[in-house]
Order: sequence, then C-alpha cells, then structure tokens
Amino acid sequence: MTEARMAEAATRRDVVVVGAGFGGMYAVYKFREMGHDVAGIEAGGNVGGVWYWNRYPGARCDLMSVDYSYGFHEGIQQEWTWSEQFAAQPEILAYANFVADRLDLRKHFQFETRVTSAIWDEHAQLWRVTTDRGEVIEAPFCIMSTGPLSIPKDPEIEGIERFKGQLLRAQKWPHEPVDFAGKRVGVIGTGSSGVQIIQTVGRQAEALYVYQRTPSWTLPMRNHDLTPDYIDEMKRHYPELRQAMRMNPTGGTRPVSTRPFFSLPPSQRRDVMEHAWQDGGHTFLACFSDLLLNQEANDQVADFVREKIEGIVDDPQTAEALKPRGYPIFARRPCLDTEYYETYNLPHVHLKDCLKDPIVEITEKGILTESGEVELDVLIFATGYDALTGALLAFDVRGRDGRRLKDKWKGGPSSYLGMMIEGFPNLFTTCGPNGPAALANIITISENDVDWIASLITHMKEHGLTSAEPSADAENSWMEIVHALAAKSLVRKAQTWWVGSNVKGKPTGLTMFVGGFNKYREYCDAAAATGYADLQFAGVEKFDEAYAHG
Ligand code: N01
Repeated sequence: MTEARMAEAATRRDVVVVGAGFGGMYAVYKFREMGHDVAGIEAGGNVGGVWYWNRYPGARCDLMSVDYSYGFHEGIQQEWTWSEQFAAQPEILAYANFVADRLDLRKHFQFETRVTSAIWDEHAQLWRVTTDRGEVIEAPFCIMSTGPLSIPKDPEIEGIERFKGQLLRAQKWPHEPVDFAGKRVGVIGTGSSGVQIIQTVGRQAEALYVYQRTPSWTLPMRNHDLTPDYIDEMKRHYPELRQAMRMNPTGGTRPVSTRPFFSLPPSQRRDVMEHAWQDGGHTFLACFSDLLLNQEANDQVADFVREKIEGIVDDPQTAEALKPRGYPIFARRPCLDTEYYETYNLPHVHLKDCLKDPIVEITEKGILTESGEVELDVLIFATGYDALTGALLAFDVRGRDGRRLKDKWKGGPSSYLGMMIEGFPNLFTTCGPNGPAALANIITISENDVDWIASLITHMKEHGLTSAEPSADAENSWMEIVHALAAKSLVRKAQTWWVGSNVKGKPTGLTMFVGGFNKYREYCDAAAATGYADLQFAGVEKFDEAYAHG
C-alpha cells in the first residue's frame, strides 16, 4: 500500500501502547485518564504480559507480593489481598485481570494482534503502526511496553523438530494442565524458569533428567502465607511503603545495606550470611553494599553458598556439578527456590552436566549427549529469551528519514534514560534496555517511566509541541553514565541474557543502568526539572492538526 492509501485507511488515535503487561496496562490507564484516545495492542489473548504466557508448573515471582504490585491506585491496593509472600503465577495473573476489570482497561486493547511495523511520518508528525490483522493506526505518540522478556529463545541444538514426544516451552506454556505422572521428562536450562520447573516437576514425574550447562546461584525463597495482621499492616502503610520503594535501589521495600562486606569482622560476616540464608528471599543481596563491586567480598559469599549446596545435596559428584564456578555470585540473575537442591536427592532425578557431557542433538526419542541417549516422553525448554532488545527489534521500527532501529542498534542499544531514542521522535519505551529494567522491580520502573512520559506529553501539549526526541549529545551522555557504572560492576563478568551473550550473533555488553532504581529515578526527575532541556522539540503551528483528540 502506498503511504497515501495507508493514511486513508488508518484509524486515528492519540497514543498507541504496545503490550498489555504491567507497563502497558498502566500506560493505557494513565493516558486515558489524561483524556487521550488510546489504542492498546497485545499479542496475547488477554492482559498480564509475561504472566499470561509463563504458566509452567511452579511459576512464581521472586519479588515479594507487596513490592510486585501497583502503587498508583489506592482503591486497588485496598481491595486486592495477596495470599503469599511470593505470589504464584495464577495469583499474579488474577491480579492483572482484577486491575483490568477494576479500571475497565480491556476495552482499549486489541488482543491476539501483533505489531508488524511502526513508522514515523515526519510530515504528519505521527507514528503509523501496522498490525498482522492488516490494520493501520496513526497516533502522535507510540509507547513500547513490549517487556524485557517476551521473545522466547529455543536452544541452538540440532534435531528439535525430530522429537516425537511432547515438547514444551516454559515461556509459552499450554493453558491446559500437563500431567507428568509416569513420564520421563527432560529439562534443558537451569535459569530462574528451569529451577522452578525442576523443583516442581521433579516431584511429579517418574524420572527427571536435568540438562545443565551453567549452574545458577539459587537461594532459599522461604515462601509463606501472609497473615491477616501482616495484610492489615501493609494496607495501612501503603503510602509509606510506596515512598520507600521509590527511594530504594531495587524499587522494593526491603532496605539495602550501606555496609561493605569487609567492614565487619569474619565471624560477624558469617552470622550475617547465615541469617540471610535462613531468612530467605533476597535478604542476601541486601545485606552488604558491595557484593557486585568487590570481587573478594563476592568470592567469600560465593564460597558460603557453595558450602550450603554441599550440605544439602547427598551425592558429592552431583553437589560439585551444581556449584557455580567461574563467574561472580549475583552476576547472573539469582534464583529463589523451594527445595531445589533437595530435588537432586530424589532417586529418580538425574543431573546431566553438559559442561562435561555436552548435548550432541535432539533425537526422535530424546536427547543424545556424548555419553549416550536418554529416552524421554516430555522435553521442556527453559532456555530463556532474546531479552531487553528482542521485542523492540522483532518488527520494523523506522524513525526520522526512514532510519531503522535495527540499524541504529546493530552494535547494541542506546537511548536516553532508557525511554527515548535519538532519531525516533515521540517513541517511548518503558523498562527499556538502557534503564534498570532487569535489576529492579519492573512494576516500580514501569510506573516511573509512564509517569515521566505522561508529564512530557503534558508539557508538549501545554507548549503546542508536536514532537520530542533526545539530542545526540543527550543520548551519548546518558550512555556514558550507563557504561561508566557498568565498567565497575561485576555483573558484566558473567555470560547471561543481562549482557546479551545468550543469543548467537547478538551484540554483547552490559547496557543496563546498574546504579539502582533510586538513582535512575533521580536522573529522570532532574531531566524533567530542567524543562526537558536535553530534548529537541518540533512543531507549533500544526499542533491541532497533528494532535486532534486530546
Ligand atoms: O532464562 P535464562 P530463564 N544447552 O536465560 C540454558 C526472569 N524470571 O527463562 O547459561 C544447554 O536465565 C542456559 O544455559 P547457559 C528472570 O529475570 C523470573 O530461566 O547459556 N543449556 C540457562 O541455564 C530470569 O533471569 C522468575 O549455559 C542451554 C537457561 O537455558 C529471566 O526471567 C522466573 C542451552 C536459560 O536461562 C530469564 O530466566 C522465571 C543449550 N543449548 C524467569 N541454551 C521469577 O520471578 C540455553 N541453555 C522467579
């Protein structure tokens, strides 16, 4: 279709929001409440984002429920009651649906629809978004709430299509229950998804074979039901809790220590670690200030956790294979588990160490490693995502002068505050690849980002401005901050999705903001306080024409 024909056939809106996860849901609500005509587009059949797709057995959030929930709406906070300290996927999905009902959000979304392109029209000062249903939506503003973890990645192993048993993917789990009783099950992948699947399916299957390449660090979750007293207390103090979350490096309520590891004598350090281990959750991450900055401190904490693994796993060879080595603890996303290591004490659970005995191929019957074939009825991939940039590069995004995002980001993502991209006016990302996306609470970040974008759009409206984009200097300055912090962090030392090394051919490097959510928010606030001095604006005279609905 020519541009003129597309324009003729297009539906006109004020804002397009791509994604109905927690970022997209809040964006739709916020812009609607501001009086804008909003179109939401979502590939899944309903709201919930990653929680809509990830229905695998044992799926659970490893952030506390009090943290992993919206703070922008007092009614929702008071009406919704969490049942557990760490909520399971069905409860989180129920929460997303509750919010969608309570705020009447679903009517703004078109589900089971994928965006195929988003193209900026400089003359008309708007985005033209096309979908796989053949529609074209035009809007001055386009918000990509596509999520850092939404493009599943299969393992790069020969023969996947040959397997005749049941093949399941953690990231696209079937909606109907899967019965593992009497089945021989194989799992490839031991990241957060794999750990949760293994500890759950290991207790249901006749035999479980875990194909582990890189062992993960995993800590006890020690989940429990929330008591009525705790819930009352939480509901009474939500305003203070939300304020504390905004001031916290993780965007959560758990305080983070300012005490460096070596500021304590050895016996006290051990006591602190033991207490953190017994307390469970992410206490460990918060009990010293320099675990991701000081290699020596990191090594000592890693030794402590390796000792714990040895103490739990009966078979010394299996225990040895489960101990992560060669990369800093917490430089790969730490997992929280419930008797994960204990699972390997079950006689029918077998650890296959792919570092010593690599997978050769997937066969019709199962998995062939160098030492032989294991026959399987079910094979599960828990092999992660093309994270951070995958969803944004999955369709054609073209900015000013037809510049493609794929080309701009061929050496890795760069943006301003992880929210705006030079050369791509009025395009916004929430939880973008140069913000604190994977390192802090994604709901806290989403609220921050949507609020920031909303304030900017209000500013533009008040000043009759049709488009905004960061200057090249502003984007470069932000990326210098990101890179300088990354250079000091031990996170860059592990091969993970955090640095892009899990996807063949993807540019690698730590491009996330590792300075903590609180610092990130301060940068965002400071940028707004200057009257958006880092941005270049366009338009005035054609404002009413370009931005007709708001
Ligand atoms: O993915 P991952 P995930 N042969 O990339 C292995 C969030 N999350 O879905 O490291 C053998 O971490 C790969 O091995 P290696 C959370 O942020 C949160 O588990 O490449 N193995 C690795 O072990 C998390 O970080 C929650 O050597 C192969 C695994 O697959 C993020 O999602 C729950 C392989 C992938 O691990 C992603 O976690 C779940 C091969 N050919 C997820 N290819 C909670 O809140 C890949 N692997 C609790």
